[in-house]
Amino acid sequence: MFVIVKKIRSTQKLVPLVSTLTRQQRCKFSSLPELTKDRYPNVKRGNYGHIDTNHLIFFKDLLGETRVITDESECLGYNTDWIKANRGYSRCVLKPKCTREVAAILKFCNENVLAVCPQGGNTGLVGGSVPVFDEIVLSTSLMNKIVSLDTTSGVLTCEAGCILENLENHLDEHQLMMPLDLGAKGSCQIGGNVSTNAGGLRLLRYGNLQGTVLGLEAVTANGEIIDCLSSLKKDNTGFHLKHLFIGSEGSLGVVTKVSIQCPPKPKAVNLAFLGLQSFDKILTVFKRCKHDLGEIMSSCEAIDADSLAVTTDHLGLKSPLAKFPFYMVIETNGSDNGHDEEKLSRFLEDVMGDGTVEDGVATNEPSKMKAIWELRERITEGLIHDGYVFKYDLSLPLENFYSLVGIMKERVGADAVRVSGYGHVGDGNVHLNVAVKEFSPEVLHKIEPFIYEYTSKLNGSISAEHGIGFRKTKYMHYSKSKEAMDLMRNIKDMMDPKWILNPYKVLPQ
Ligand code: FAD
Ligand code: 2HG
Ligand code: ZN
Repeated sequence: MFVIVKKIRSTQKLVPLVSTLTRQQRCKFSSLPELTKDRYPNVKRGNYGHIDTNHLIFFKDLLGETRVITDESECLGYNTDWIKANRGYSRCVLKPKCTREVAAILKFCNENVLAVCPQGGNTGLVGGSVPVFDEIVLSTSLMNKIVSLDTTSGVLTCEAGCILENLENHLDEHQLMMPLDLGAKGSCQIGGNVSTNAGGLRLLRYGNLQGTVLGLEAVTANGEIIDCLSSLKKDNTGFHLKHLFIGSEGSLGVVTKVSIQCPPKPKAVNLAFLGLQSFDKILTVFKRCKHDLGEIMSSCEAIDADSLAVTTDHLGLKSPLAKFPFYMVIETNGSDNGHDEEKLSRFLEDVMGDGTVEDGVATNEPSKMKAIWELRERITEGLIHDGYVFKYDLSLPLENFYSLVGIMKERVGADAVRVSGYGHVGDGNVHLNVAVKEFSPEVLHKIEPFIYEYTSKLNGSISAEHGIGFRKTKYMHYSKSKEAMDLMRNIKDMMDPKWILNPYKVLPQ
């Protein structure tokens, strides 16, 4: 047991994460959102075919009756996104078990001009994973086999539908770990992670998926299988085609297999949870962390009081600290616990000694670390209890990381139940959330496009990690030049000439 500052209060009983609930349970979690087509009447259905009996006969011949879902209530979970912000009305969910079946589905859909929405764990936060209208849902959830693990190189090869937490558990047996971790790990799938280029809690240490994904296999709109499943660390033969699929949110192909570089599991993990009086102090601590913890720092997260409150007030979690305007979670991963404890201990004594940090706890006891991480990871879930949440996921210069929260509080005023900011301060990625009782176009217009203009003026990114999905397509130009967007459109035209893959998403219509 490692306690530097003060003892953590007794370990609370852990409530199961919503992200580990089943699709049906999640649907019951709160009431259904209105249909996307009604909420966004300006978006018109494309000239795609409508599913008919002949199409269903083809799919049932290919997959069998049970892997073609047409029942309305069964389709509901696949039509509704995790944060209850978007809902389509597809009556066809297909569940292939292998790449060959994905290829046959896409070839058929392309020939018949049927729109397809690829779906992994459906934890995406920008409306990309659910149909806008009646697109066929292609779910990868049955493509969940681990193909191989080379315990010497640390290269894992698996199918796209493997759930992140299952992969983590498998690697754990071999003293390895996944290079990414996020609050949705109990439901999200590696194919979805790769397709969104998900960031997560330890990106500052282990890098992003553009670096750690060594290769992948994907199926393009016409059913062609692109085998780039390299497990080599170095391979400079021609264009790096994997990057067309990493982060393109299912608009250029369906990722079917992934090979990924997994780091060794750290022998020593330590975690500190700190209370601070101002955001400036968070920046001071972060800067000092980089210098003083250096190579062992694995995560640096910031949380404001309103964000933490959703986990304590709505989810019943217990914070080990009294109330502060801001909190930080700092984690270290290393190979020598004595060394890491001493380093962290010295660091905490310094920042507390000079008053930068007011109070804090530190631990390396697994159950206590888990309890602290829950306070951070379950904010997304807690926020849903406020009502409807307008979500923003921005990269901003560090000095402007938190400034939008105050500005937005003023703009939205009493219309908001809560305006809060938290996120990956170590990566310059703030999650700004504006919670209201229910969706309101008036509040939306108070926030957008202002928030994107503000971000653009600071040369920030309107999507740091969640992607463009459905809800941000109109705003991509705030972060990308016309020429860059034209090139994206040309690539889309070339790879998916009929635009059957995830239409209404990523690129403006
Ligand atoms: P889905 O939600 O099913 O799909 C996401 C997008 O990828 C959609 O556009 C979909 O069409 C496409 N897609 C899915 N699978 C495939 C495939 N095999 N081939 C092609 N396209 C595909 N994101 C972060 O970056 N960092 C975080 O820290 C983070 N934390 C989260 C915490 C919570 C509680 C929740 C609910 C979400 C969080 N997310 C985070 C957002 C989300 O992007 C990730 O959860 C995850 O990467 C999505 O994976 P998924 O399998 O659920 O994909
Ligand atoms: C996180 O970092 C996720 O917890 C979700 O990216 C952020 O809910 C959000 O705003
Ligand atoms: Zn995040």
